[in-house]
Amino acid sequence: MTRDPPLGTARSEMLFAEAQRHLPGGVDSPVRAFKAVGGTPRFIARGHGACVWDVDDQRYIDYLASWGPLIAGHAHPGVVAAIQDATTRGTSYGAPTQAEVDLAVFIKQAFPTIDLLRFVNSGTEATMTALRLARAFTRRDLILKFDGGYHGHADGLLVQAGSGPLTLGQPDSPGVPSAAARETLSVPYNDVVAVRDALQAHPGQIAAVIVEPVAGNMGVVPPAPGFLEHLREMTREHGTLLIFDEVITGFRVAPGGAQQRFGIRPDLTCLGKIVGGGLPVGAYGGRAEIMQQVSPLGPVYQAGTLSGNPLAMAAGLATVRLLTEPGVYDHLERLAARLVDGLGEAARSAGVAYSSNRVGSMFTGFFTDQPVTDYASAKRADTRRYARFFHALLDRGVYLAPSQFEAGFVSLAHSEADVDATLNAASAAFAEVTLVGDEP
Ligand code: KE4
Repeated sequence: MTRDPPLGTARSEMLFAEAQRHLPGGVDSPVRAFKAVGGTPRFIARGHGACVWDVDDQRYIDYLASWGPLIAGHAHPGVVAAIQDATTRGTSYGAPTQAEVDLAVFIKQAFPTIDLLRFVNSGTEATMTALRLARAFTRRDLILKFDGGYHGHADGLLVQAGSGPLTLGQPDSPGVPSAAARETLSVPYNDVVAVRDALQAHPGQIAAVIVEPVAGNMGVVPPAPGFLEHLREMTREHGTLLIFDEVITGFRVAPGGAQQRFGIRPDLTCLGKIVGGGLPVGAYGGRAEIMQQVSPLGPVYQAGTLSGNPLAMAAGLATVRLLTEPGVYDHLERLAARLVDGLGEAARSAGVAYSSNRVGSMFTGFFTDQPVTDYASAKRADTRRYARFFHALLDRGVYLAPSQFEAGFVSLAHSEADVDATLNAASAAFAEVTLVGDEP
């Protein structure tokens, strides 16, 4: 059976009880509440490199990476120094700064499809605004997304959404006006025929297709060969904009994101997570003729008190600059492959039905013996068994995402020793999940 964590969870339990008196579910974002895996969410006291420590001083090798931003690991000295230095000059001005220009220049060099971009404070703001822009530019109202795709919590995007809504079984949220939901079409990921049929069924009406070029919010699901190319071709044919939501994949799967890795030129790109280095940043950008519609240049309004915040810009710039070191992506690829291949081997040795997907340093292991290629196949995974595996690893000092429908991440701070320790823990954890009848 699952071992009790050696240091217990008393302080996390106490804090969780207190937090639930003040915050809905005791958290500021639903997936953190461990609803999908049961048990007490660990309250984290500190992070350093590849590890975090909870308030009971239990150490974990961390593959959550704050849901993606921490590609350089926790409290990277260069990132901390950049934030500290910026802080000595103040925290926010509500006026333009050089840091925004510096980070914008860096992003444009990495993403040649971006002529102009705007910083915002979250991925949600980035995608929400990209859709508003696409509707204004095309003078059309409909949006096409993919089942299991998650693009943040803006009204029109909480339709068949992945990540938290999928984890909690609420892919369509109450409170979203039916008018907003009606403007959003959703079809299966990797289904080119369904996309073609939707475009043909609504000629001249679909403003944009928004896609995670590598899905991360139903668990990791790579684009099928040719899927992204067909999306590009069909959207161009129909005068529909192609929006790559690279909030996870930007700077993760390649220096220039999925669009570089797969050689596709989207019309608009949304970024987040890594570009903020752990501070709140989102960004949207793309072709000049589209971005020139954004206020104050054009009529499409979007604004934000803390957009381009100097501390967040400093953290983002310090992080993305680290990614220019030679061999960084080869290192991430090698380490992630060692981990994911080792997990597959450990599952096979334990006789556990397990199928993993990986693109670069983002990965998910699904408890199913079938390949996972879309939302429907992801949902066939055994989430109870995932929950047991999650806790069996957590109790052995390894922290995965507290949901089967999320991505795990390897960072520059992870070492081969961390991976080998993880694989040792996983062998014991897989053995545990094969026990019949043990409840999460
Ligand atoms: P934020 O608003 O959470 O910064 O970004 C929304 C978003 C947009 N696009 C993609 C592809 C995303 O993955 C996200 C947010 N990701 C989730 C986890 N998969 C954030 C974690 C959470 O909701 O707490």
